Amino acid sequence: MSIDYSEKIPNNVELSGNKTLQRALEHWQPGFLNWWSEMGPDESSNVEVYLRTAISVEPKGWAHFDYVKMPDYRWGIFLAPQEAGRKINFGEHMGQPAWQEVPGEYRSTLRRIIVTQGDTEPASVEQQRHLGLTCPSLYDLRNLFQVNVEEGRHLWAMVYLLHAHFGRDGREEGEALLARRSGDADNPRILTAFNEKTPDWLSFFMFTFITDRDGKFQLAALAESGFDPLSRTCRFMLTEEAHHMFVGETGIGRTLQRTCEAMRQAGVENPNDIEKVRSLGVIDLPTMQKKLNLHYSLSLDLFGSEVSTNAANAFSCGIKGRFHETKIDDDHRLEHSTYPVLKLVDGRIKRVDEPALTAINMRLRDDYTNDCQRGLDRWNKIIEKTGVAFRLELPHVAFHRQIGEFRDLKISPGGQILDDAAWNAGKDKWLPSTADGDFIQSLMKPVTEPGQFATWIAPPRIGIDNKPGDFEYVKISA
Ligand code: BYC
Ligand code: FE
Ligand code: FE
Repeated sequence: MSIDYSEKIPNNVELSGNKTLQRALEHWQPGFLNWWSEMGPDESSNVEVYLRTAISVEPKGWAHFDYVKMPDYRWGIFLAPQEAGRKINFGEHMGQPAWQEVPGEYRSTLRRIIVTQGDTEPASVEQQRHLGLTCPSLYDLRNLFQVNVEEGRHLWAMVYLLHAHFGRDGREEGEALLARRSGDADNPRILTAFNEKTPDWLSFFMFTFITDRDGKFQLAALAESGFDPLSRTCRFMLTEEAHHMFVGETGIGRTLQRTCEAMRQAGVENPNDIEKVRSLGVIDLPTMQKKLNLHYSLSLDLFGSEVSTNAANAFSCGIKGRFHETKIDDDHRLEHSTYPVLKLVDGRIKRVDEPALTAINMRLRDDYTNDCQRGLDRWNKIIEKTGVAFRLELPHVAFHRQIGEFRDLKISPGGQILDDAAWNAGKDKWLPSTADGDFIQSLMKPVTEPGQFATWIAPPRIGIDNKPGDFEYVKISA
């Protein structure tokens, strides 16, 4: 099933067979392109980028690589193939055929979730828009742009659902998705983490490792949905998401590698000798830990409250499942089971059994934390191999939270409840300080010669699409 690129909006949903829908989306398209030219990557309109584009949704061979001018990228609508006889696999409607249309009684719940998902996609593009100006290499610049165009496509994926299934309300939401702005005081993006800044490449790599991973888990939960079009959309988005997390994991991995190698070469033994490490033109490991603390805590907020009736409802009505729902060995209704949740009890953080239904967010977050930890283990191996004595650790889940059970407390990365004085005394050791930010900025100088890399990051082990090390991933003079 190959995708026809002669159409105005490439798609595999037979858009040409539904003229009303096609017209509505073609009407939305110029607004999207305006948004891209206004809020998309800075100074990217004339460069040619070696990008992948989806040409089918087959697991093997869906991607085609070629040079594309960014504004000419073909954002399209691609759903994973429909599974014949697919059923609703959890909640009250378990065993019934999956819905092809929105059930009237769940319309607003579904719309809210689709809008929230859709809102994060353009938000991340807005957050990352200045980074191209300080790219550490053409390879990294290409990866940034790849992530950006695909997040743009993810917005298309959600707007398609809104237009196809929610009538006039859906079209209005489609407009609102182009109107909100990350960090805007009056019309911000919906979720907290998507209004934060992504000021430098270290944040970009942490974001794609940590926050795109929230995307992986949320999309996986929505891929279980009884609303089949949502499930199919999310399944294809997940295949793209893997690359985003790869960019983050290898980006941080290469940064760690470079720092540790520079320390070894210069004979610096102590990772906490920050001045000495920084004088080598690399990012010290404690600062990497602080960035990790920041992005991890911001991303935990994206799972909502630990105990949530919204989440319980979305599960019971069959809209949002658990991670790998069908592989879980239980009744998939959860009316009588419990799940342990960390809560504040008599001034202490304790594990409390809650009804499993209301603890759905917590469970997804736990699955997410385990996945993050596996990534950290791989990073720690890189450090270990160089012989530098340092380990990255995930902070306690109660650290630096703005949403949920611990939002009004001050808690250390180790999980200790603190008074204001202790928090203020420790804050700059745990989260990036202004001085840390300034130091990182001082390293953010663009490197745009093919095959060259900034001082603070090691080259990748393999190229994109098996290209050689000096491949010109982005043609800037084009
Ligand atoms: N910020 O019952 P609660 C991605 C609101 S990332 C602001 O605690 P619920 C990507 C909530 O809306 C994946 N507000 O939580 C990554 C509700 O408000 P209303 C994004 C928040 O509803 C990188 C109230 O608090 N996808 O794709 O169970 C680059 C009580 O809510 C926040 C999704 O998130 C917050 N952090 O769960 C690009 C999936 N948290 O309605 C892309 C869709 C909660 O009472 N979204 N609130 O006014 C959802 O499933 C749910 O909305 C959430 C929240 C999991 C986010
Ligand atoms: Fe996305
Ligand atoms: Fe992503």
